[in-house]
Amino acid sequence: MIIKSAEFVKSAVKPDHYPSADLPEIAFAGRSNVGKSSLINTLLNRKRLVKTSRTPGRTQLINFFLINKEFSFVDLPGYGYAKVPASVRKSWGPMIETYLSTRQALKGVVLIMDVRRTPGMQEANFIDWLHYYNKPCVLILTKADKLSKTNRIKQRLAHAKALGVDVDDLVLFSTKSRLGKDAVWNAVEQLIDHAPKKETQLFNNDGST
Ligand SMILES: Nc1nc2c(ncn2[C@@H]2O[C@H](COP(=O)(O)OP(=O)(O)OP(=O)(O)O)[C@@H](O)[C@H]2O)c(=O)[nH]1
Ligand SMILES: [Mg+2]
Repeated sequence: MIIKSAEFVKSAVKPDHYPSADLPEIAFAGRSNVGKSSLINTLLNRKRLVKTSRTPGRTQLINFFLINKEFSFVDLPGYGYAKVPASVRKSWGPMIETYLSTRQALKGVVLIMDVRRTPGMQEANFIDWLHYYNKPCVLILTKADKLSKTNRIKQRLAHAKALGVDVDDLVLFSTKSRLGKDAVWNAVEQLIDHAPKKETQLFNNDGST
């Protein structure tokens, strides 16, 4: 994917505040601090378009970005982080669920997980929930740079087992080494159904860049 433009559009809490929905949209979801915002920056070749932080809970609103004036990326707040005040945490669930279940433009969800942390019921439930709403899902294991190659393979298998999915459905990713960047784009383009065929063929889907 050649990025000609990438711009922040707006932040929203509820449907009234969402931007117009005439372009296809891809949302990025996952636990707090897992690396959602960083992954978006890496995909877009930007360092700071999307705000990232070492402190979990950085992204607190639904943030819309317009890419190439052709489709949108949506950075969601993370779920499941205890240090965020209970009142805030309580409002996030409905905020994210409302977005995911009602947004017509939403073509698919990129679910980002930390490769080191074997997923539990929360992730499995989230995937089931997306199926229920007919939203296709791409599964990413990020922070792959934090593990040796052997442990990465082990953890990928553990994730596949825990989630009941095929190992090939899990894309290893790292913002540090850019491992998996092309594979994520390939999957995202398929969701958007936007890629001219010629460009798709240029990708090698083995995690290399
Ligand atoms: N080593 C390594 N660090 C990463 C990677 N991706 C993200 N990080 C770091 O993880 C921390 C959290 O990254 P964010 O992108 O802000 O995470 P987030 O999921 O958007 O977090 P919230 O908005 O709080 O939910 C930052 O310190 C990033 O630099 C990665 O692939 N490798
Ligand atoms: Mg974030």
